[in-house]
Amino acid sequence: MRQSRKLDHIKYSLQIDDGPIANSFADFKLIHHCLPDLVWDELDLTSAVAGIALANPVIINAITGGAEDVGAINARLAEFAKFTGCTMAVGSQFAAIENQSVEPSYRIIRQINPQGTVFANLGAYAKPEHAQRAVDMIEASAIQIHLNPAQEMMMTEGDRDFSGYLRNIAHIVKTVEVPVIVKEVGCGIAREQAQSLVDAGVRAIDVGGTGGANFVAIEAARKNFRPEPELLEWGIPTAISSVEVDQVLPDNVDLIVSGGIRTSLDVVKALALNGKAVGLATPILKMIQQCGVEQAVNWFNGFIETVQKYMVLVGAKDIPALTGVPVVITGYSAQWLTNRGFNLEKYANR
Ligand code: FMN
Repeated sequence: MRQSRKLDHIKYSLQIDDGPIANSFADFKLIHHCLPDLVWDELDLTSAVAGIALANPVIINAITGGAEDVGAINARLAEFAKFTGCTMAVGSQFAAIENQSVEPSYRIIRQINPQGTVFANLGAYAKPEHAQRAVDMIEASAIQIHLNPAQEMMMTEGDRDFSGYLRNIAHIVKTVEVPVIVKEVGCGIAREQAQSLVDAGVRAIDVGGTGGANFVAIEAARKNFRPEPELLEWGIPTAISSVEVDQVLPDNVDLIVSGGIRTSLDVVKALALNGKAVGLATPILKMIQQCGVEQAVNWFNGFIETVQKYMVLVGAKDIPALTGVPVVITGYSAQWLTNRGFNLEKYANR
């Protein structure tokens, strides 16, 4: 059951459009800097999340593992990570906690990329000892704990008891030997829950907002079921969620922006909104599956070069400098954030 679900997720994520609003960053505008006091060769894209150094700010977000066929995909993703320097998160390791025989589909990433930075991944119901096992399985530098209530609600076989997750996350934080990152998988995180997660001791929050992979739509397609349109649009757009979450983060908890990051400009805007890193899942999965690793790496090199071009155009030589550039928030996003009491002038006039 779990194995066929993993294969379905890959199949449908390659077919289904991003949603519900394809570009959550459209309302967020960066200002042109006509006097960039910069030298191209001195631009610096290194970053750090939860004290872990990143060669560049792109994380290949959790996708798969847990079946023989998907081990081949993890092998390709690991090759991509090795050639690009991206950090790689594996998909949920619960399959391997339940059944040791599928561990090789995760461990393969270490065989291919022994020096790479990798993140483990489990759901918020995981027992703390399982979290440590998941970390040890792939020698991970951190563990992502995913939250996906909308996806579960769409699955006939999905969880229906979501009680005690926050307490369990706090328990995992205290037990596991690496930093804990909490991520949504496509419905975003609001400031109130971000505050609870900070209080629970997590070291980074990945907003995983709407605008990219739409798991309500993916689960509906698996079951050949048509949910009402409003359900397909449920969630907090990624860019809005980034502001919501950033407002409550203390200095020792980092923001990661994911969910529909598609263009180099999205990356630059996400970093300008104080993101220390961005997560991409579907675009990298599509590239490696449809074009192969070599072309995917070429695509990524161009993608990063364009990030650097935008850095010049906003006058930022590195990621800390990017977090200081003005961001003008307009339209629907401005209305949302103003109604929620956020001070948008702080972003526009810094
Ligand atoms: N997120 C998890 O935290 N654990 C998973 O096991 C997981 N499996 C996924 C499988 C597929 C096929 C895809 C496309 C995504 C999966 N995700 C999982 C969610 C992604 O990590 C990411 O949060 C989401 O796809 C949004 O990013 P994107 O718009 O760049 O795809």
